[in-house]
Amino acid sequence: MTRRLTMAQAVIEFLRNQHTERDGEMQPFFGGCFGIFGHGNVAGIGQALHQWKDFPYYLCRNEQAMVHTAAAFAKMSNRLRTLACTSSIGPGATNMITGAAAATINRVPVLLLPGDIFARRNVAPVLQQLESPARQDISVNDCFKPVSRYWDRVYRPEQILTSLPEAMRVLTSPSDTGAVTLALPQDVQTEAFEYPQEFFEKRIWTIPRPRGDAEALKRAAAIIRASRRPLIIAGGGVIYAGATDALSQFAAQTGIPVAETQAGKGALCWDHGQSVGAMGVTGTRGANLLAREADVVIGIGTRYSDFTTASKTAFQDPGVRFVNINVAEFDAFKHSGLAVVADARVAVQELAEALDGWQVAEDYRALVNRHHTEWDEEVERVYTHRHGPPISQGEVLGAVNHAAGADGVVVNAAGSMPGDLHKLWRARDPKSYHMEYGYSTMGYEIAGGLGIKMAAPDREVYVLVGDGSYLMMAQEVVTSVELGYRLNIVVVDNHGFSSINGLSTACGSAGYGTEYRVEVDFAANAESLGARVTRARTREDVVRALEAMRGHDRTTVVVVETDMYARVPGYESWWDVPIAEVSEVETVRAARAAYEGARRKERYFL
Ligand SMILES: Cc1ncc(C[n+]2csc(CCOP(=O)(O)OP(=O)(O)O)c2C)c(N)n1
Ligand SMILES: [Mg+2]
Repeated sequence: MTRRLTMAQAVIEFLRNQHTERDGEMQPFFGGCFGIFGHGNVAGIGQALHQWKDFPYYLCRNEQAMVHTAAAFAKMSNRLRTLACTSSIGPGATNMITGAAAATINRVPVLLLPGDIFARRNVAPVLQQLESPARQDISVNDCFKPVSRYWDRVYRPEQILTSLPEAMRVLTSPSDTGAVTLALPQDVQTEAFEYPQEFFEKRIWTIPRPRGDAEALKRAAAIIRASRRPLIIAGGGVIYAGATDALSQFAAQTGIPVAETQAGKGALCWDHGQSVGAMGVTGTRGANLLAREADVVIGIGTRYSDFTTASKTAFQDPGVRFVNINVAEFDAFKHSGLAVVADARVAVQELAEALDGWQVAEDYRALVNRHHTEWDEEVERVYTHRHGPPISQGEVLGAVNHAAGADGVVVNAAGSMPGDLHKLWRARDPKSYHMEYGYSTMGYEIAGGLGIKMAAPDREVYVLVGDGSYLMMAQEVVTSVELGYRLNIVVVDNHGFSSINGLSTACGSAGYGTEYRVEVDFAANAESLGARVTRARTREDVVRALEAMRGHDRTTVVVVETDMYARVPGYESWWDVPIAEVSEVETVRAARAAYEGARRKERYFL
């Protein structure tokens, strides 16, 4: 039995039939396809989507944004679902590269289907074709190779019979997932082939929970039993694996404190007794002080970015050892750790059994408790601090945290807010905090908010976006209005790049080139894109606007002016940003001297 379909029709028909299943729950893997049509896809994938209207097609306004939307949808779905993205050839395709890099770095699945130049070549060079005098099998889509976990170009319609199953294997792999790019030449998309009917049958990709090596687990338990100052670092893998309850029990049982990375924030509810909050450069005082002295660091589902390790200065115990539970072998072996290559949930459960009856010493438990309490007080201080107007960013975050209540989700990606949110946001459940901080892409916020809302329509989504990020990519407000996915957007207008201003000042360069000199009417801008808008100046204005948002029937934007210089401080941490070794400028020389001192704390873990 065969079906005669075009390659593009066969692609869509295949995607419609893919499902994932974990712990006995099944769902369609693709929630539909985002896209912008051009000559590179309109008659191929565009025609197929038109024909299969039950596979939803969503029109976005910028191809980069749609990849962020797909990635946010996937992240919110714990990687059990995603969206496909179709683009034309040329600039439509290359617009997706930033999104692809962000997805791959954050380890979330997105399927990208850029159109490509003609396979048959006779009409070359076609519009938007990158010509090479040295070879003919090259196009701008080759730029996706380093940012894709799987990349293929489909020169013949039958090649998808082997390409698509490989794409699905990578997309659904907990350890290998990321952006998958299938470059689809514009002519081949329209070519027909007799596809075997079996290719289109319902397929279920079971997401495994691989168990760790028994010997490795035994050794991990022995190392933890012998430790005096253990610290858990919970990364995104804890949340993706649905291991948050297991971790919560494990921490309570053993008394081991838990610090969270950006992707891992929310692994524990903020008021859990063993929670010491954020880890690293943007971490809490308690987490960073505990890390400094820790003799055993248990990394669970973390890739140990420089923000987590404070550029390898966070762990100063000379004999510190790492036990790494990770589904990806690559991450499990970092810092010469004892690698437990396993699903986070089963590994934590098995470790809990192996450590039955053991817990940290009473004085360590008391120290953790003190850090926990002191941090709550510090958050309260920043939330309720009265400044201005213009008010401080910390107050805005406090108001949004309060407004978000039990079901709200906050999304952010770049600027000064990721650090402040990491420190201050009180996460009430594992999906209430959504930070894209692997790539920290300005412009992710609104596009990502849309993906979150599509994945969890019943939850209120609060998009926190800086004025810089807003100006970079606000156009998906239109898409949210058009699709009826209502977002609560808070534009934090501090007239420039507060984050980079502070960094530049710390590097001795006085904030050069980081302040905007023109007033922008963000409210008028957002209104023109179809949103309801409010302007807020005082804290009371913000609170009122946030309250009103919930009742609105469409995307609402509140613009609040904040003081760029009323910053949340850092707590016992450091980040390696190299400073000029020679300079005419005195402040740079001073910054360099301090830098050289701080850098001496960087370590190798061998
Ligand atoms: C696409 C992109 N370009 C540049 C940067 C570098 N960068 C990080 S934060 C930032 C400024 C962000 O400004 P804004 O959104 O206003 O946030 P604020 O720093 O004021 O909180 C820049 C330029 C980035 N992260 N992403
Ligand atoms: Mg700003």
